[in-house]
Amino acid sequence: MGWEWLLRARGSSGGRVSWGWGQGAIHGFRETEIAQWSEESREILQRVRDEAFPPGMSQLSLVHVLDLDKSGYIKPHIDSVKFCGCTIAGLSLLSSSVMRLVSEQNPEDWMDLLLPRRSLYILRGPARYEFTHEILKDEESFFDGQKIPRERRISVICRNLPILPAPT
Ligand SMILES: O=C(O)CCC(=O)C(=O)O
Repeated sequence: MGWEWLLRARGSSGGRVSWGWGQGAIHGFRETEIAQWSEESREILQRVRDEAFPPGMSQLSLVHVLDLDKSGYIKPHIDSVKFCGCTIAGLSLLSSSVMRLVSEQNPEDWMDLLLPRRSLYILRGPARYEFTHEILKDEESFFDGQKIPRERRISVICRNLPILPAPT
């Protein structure tokens, strides 16, 4: 897969994309949302969508692209239910990283997920709603006792639409 399309797209959105993360949840980043993709990229995104979402599920047409510096990281958060439905599907590009999930109810209940570069993760169910997720900073980036060096990392994230309450 070539990355030229992403590098060209970086910074094309002026403002912050808001997923209800709140102020200061991410550090050392740039981001954009992309609607138009090359045919090659569209095919890849379609494979992600087919894997993550059942047929007929309404999805956000804009794809969120988050470019974290080597020193960048994402603090624990749960995506707002106002902006995002039940599923978050992310491709991790350029660098491997560690995603930590921590239960909101019981912070002793946590797990680390290794996200190798070029892998796809899908958060849904309790992982989406009951656990915060975060991307660890380089200094803390270990999995099974092994250092997972964090380089610059680009994630390409597809989401489905929140289910809106029926009008009264
Ligand atoms: O960069 C990632 O893969 C995680 C992004 C994230 O935390 C989110 O979409 O809520």
